Amino acid sequence: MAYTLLIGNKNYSSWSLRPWLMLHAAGIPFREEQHWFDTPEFAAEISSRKRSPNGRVPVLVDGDVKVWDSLAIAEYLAERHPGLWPVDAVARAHARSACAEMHSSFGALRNWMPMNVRRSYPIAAPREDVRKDIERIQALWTEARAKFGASSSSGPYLYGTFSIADAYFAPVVFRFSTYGVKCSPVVAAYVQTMLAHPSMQQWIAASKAESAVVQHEEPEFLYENKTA
Ligand SMILES: N[C@@H](CCC(=O)N[C@@H](CS)C(=O)NCC(=O)O)C(=O)O
Repeated sequence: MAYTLLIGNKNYSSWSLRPWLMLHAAGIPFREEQHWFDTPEFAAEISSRKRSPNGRVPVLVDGDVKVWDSLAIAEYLAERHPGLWPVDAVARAHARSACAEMHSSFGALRNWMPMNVRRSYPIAAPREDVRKDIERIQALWTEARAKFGASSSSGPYLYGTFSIADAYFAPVVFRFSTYGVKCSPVVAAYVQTMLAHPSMQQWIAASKAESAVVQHEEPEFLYENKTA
């Protein structure tokens, strides 16, 4: 039986993008069920916990099994579909650490540069805390490429071939692109590689086709109304 993935608006939902990309890039069949943020339907189906144990998206439904939270979904899929994590144990430990760090950190980047796929909103001088998050992520990607990606002949992604780690950082790739973040040559090349991925292209096209606008997620609202 194919999986069902419950997701939010493609333009805004960074956590939805991650498992969607894991499934889509690997060619694993799944049905996508979209729930629109800030609607009575989302409140009734998702926030109420009727369809989602934690009242959020993404949720992976596999028959009677519900897996919530993107990291748990990644591990559930990896157990069933070999090759989603890097094959080499050392590379895999690094990739898992990177994903766990992404999952638990970078609050400033998430807060001040929310994913908004269809927008272009260059920020010339990011706040200090955002700059630190950006620096850390660039260092992490550079290390992954140098140690595990570039040294193998397997491909242009963080650990060579496309893995869960690339899906996990895909929302940051969009942020670096849409907010015009200054990148080192290695990071810029990785961003271009990711943006050209057919699954990323499909997500971009779908985001642009969405008409729903969530005002409080838009950069103008954020930068004109939010205080530190
Ligand atoms: N830690 C969770 C985060 C899930 C999350 O925050 N999802 C957001 C959308 S990107 C959501 O459902 N927001 C709606 C709400 O909180 O009401 C994961 O990794 O899946």
